[in-house]
Amino acid sequence: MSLKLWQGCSVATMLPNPAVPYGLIEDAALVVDGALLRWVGERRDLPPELARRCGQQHDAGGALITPGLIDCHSHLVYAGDRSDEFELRLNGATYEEIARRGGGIASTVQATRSASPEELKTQSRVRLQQLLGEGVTTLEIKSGYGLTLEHERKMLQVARELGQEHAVSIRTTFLGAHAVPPEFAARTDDYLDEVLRMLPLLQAEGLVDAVDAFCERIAFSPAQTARLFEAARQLGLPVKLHAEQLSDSGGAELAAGFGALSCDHLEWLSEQGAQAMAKAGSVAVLLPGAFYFLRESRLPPVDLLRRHQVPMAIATDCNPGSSPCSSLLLMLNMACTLFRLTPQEALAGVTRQAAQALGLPDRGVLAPGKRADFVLWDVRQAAQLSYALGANPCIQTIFNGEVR
Ligand code: DI6
Ligand code: FE
Repeated sequence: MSLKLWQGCSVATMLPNPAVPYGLIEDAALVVDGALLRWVGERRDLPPELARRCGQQHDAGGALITPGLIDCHSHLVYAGDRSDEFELRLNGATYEEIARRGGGIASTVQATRSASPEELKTQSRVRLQQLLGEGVTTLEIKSGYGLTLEHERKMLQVARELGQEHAVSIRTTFLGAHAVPPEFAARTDDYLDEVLRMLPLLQAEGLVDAVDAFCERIAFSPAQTARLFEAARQLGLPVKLHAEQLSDSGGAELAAGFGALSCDHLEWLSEQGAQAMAKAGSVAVLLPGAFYFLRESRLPPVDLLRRHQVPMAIATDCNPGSSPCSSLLLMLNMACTLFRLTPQEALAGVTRQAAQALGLPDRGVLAPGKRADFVLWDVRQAAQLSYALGANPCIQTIFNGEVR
C-alpha cells in the first residue's frame, strides 16, 4: 500500500517526556500507512526506503502538527437553546421564577422530546461542525435530555449517525440519570428503576459505550449512582461521573471504586476523592466553560490533582444550560486563565489525557501504530493554541489517514 508523508513541520507528539515539552520534534516528518501512523521523527532520520514508498508527499509549510483534538465530555445533541432564560436572568429573574415558567433543564428535555430525529440532527450538526473546524477528531456525546427509552434512544442514534455522516469518531455515553423528568417528580428511585430498564436495551442496540450520571443533591444521590454503576458493571460497561460540581457528595470516590474512566467537574473534590482517583487511574475532566458560565467561584483543586498525579483532561461540556460552548480551543485558554493549567497541561488535556478519559489508547499522541488523526496549525509555538482567545489557527485536519 502506498504511504503518505508530511514534512516541513514541527510535531507536538504529546508523548510524556519531562525533558521534551509537548514531546516536540522540530523539522519533523510523519509517515501515514492507511489509517495509522507508520513513522514519526526528525526528518533527517527518515529511512530513505520508507521515503521512497511515500506516494503522496505533503509540505506542511512550517505548520505545527498536533494529535487530533478530543472533546471527552459533551452534551452536543439537544434541541432548542436557553438564551431566553439567559436574558431573563440578566433582567433580574430568579432561578425559581425561571423554573416555574418551565425553564432550566426541563425546557431542554421538552424541546428534545418534541424534535424529530432529523431536526435534532440538524441542530446538533451546527455545533459538531464548529468543533470539527477546530481540529476535533474524537468526540464524546451524552444522552440525558430524553429521559424516556424512546427519546434517549433517539439522542444516541442521532449521535451515532452524526459520526457516520462526518469524518469524526464519536463515543456515546448513556446519561439517563441526568435529571428526574417531570412525570417522575419527587420519585427519583422510580425513575432510576426506569433508567435501569433502559440501559440493557440501549446497550443491546449498540448505542452505549459508557454510562454516566449526575451525582448531586439536586439530581442523584451516591447510593442511587452506585445502583446504576452496579448495573453498568454487570453489563461490562465503563462508567464516568458528573461529580463534585456544586458540592462534595463523595461522588469521585464512589466512581473511582467502580474503576471510573473519569470524574468530571470536581470543583468540590476532597483530598480523599483525589487519592481514590489516583489509585483507580480515573482522569479528572475539568470543564472551564461551565465554571465560567455559572459564574462559579470555587476552583477545581488543580494542585491537589497534580500532587496525586491524577491526569487532567479539558472538555467543552457543550450543553444549553451550563456551557453553551462548541469551541475546544476556547476551553484551552480558559483552562489556563481560570484554572491556571500550563499550556502544555491544557493541550495534553485535549489530546493524551482526553483519550485516556475515553478509554482509547489508540489515539491522543502521535507515534507509530497510533491512529493517523492529526491537525496542522498555523502557529509557531504550541502555547499559541491556548494563548489566543477566539482565534482558530487550524489549517487542515487529517482523520483516519485522510485529509478531511
Ligand atoms: N451538569 C451541568 O452543568 C449540566 N448537566 C450536568 O450534569 C447542566 C445541563 C443543563 O442545564 O441543561
Ligand atoms: Fe456535563
